[in-house]
Amino acid sequence: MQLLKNNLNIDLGDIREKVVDGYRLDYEDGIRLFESSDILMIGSLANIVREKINKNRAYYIINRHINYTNICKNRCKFCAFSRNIDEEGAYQMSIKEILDNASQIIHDNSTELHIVGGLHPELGLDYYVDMIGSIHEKFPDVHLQAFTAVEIAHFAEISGMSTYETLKKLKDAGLGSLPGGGAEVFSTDVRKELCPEKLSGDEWLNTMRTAHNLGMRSNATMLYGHIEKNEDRVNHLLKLRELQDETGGFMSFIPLAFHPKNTDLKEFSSTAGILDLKMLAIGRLMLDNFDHIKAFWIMLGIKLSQISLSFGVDDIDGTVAEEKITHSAGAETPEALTVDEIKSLIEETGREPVERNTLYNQVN
Ligand code: V47
Ligand code: SF4
Repeated sequence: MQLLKNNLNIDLGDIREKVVDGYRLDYEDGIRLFESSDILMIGSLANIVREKINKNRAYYIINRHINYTNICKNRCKFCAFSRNIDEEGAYQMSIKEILDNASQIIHDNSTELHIVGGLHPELGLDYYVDMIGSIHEKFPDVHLQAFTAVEIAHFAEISGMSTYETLKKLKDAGLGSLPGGGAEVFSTDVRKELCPEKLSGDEWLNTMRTAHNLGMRSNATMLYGHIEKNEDRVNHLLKLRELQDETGGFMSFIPLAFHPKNTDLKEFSSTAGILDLKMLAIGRLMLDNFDHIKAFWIMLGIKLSQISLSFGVDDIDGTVAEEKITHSAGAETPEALTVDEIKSLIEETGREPVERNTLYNQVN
């Protein structure tokens, strides 16, 4: 009841007018939206923008995730997936194992492989170039969305090459685009506390800038529901919007709900549904230059992902087979959905399911 008394009183009338008239929201608007509990108002505003950009379409993709190693020298406090090299449960897939795993896309009709892993302290750049080159050679029609900006910066460091040269080498081998991971929250204080070894927010943005300038698109994420404050959330969104104004290279924004189980932050609770919906809807409202807002159903849960299609979201990712990062941290969602399950999940909301490829072109 406290929640209702405090926050439904925030008048969002002027923000509503800005949204309806197509004006850009500013920092103060973002803060007020996060402080408000009027989730129906926030959702309906996000829905206006969602339908203006994406009409009634709800996108999905047939894809497969490959997490090639969980060995990582960073050991972020929020990560339950990573291991030290000599720790029980540590693994690293050989190129052959990756190719065998990738071969399953033939049965699935997948159009995308989503490949991310930890920062292995001993592997050299050749392993990653070989990985991309071998998969691309065997499956030239499959889009390879691989390596977060964190991994790219690590490859540049171990090879002594610039970020540009590293990305160019991977692009020449067949890399299609970059996933949005590793952004976490750009705030220096939050990073110092949760992932001190990780590249800075500015370095993440610079890596994306370089990829976009090379003609590679990417996604953007934000990990929320831990120690970040509303100010950190809004600043994060504004930095993404600023870079998007400059390059236009981002395809979608994906808020990632923190899963605390098996992490160093076990005392935290899972995110509340209201925060999940607000992150998606406010993301839609602040990021007026992003075409797509994605609910990653693996992290969000199937039911909330379905509801999110009325709260700004136009994409619920895909079949996803074999995701490990969130499941290591206690996600209770299945590891994959069938195409029929995804389509009926969308149809039940009255939206039109559209199969897309990575670059959001319609398939079939
Ligand atoms: O960078 C790590 C996050 C990211 C946890 O681009 C956690 O389409 C929640 O980036 N709870 C990797 N999140 C995954 C990722 C991603 C996922 C889906 C789609 C796309 C895309 C990208 O996962 C990491 C980190 O931010 N993460 N641990 C955790 N316990
Ligand atoms: Fe390593 Fe990424 Fe996990 Fe951080 S989130 S420990 S960089 S795998």
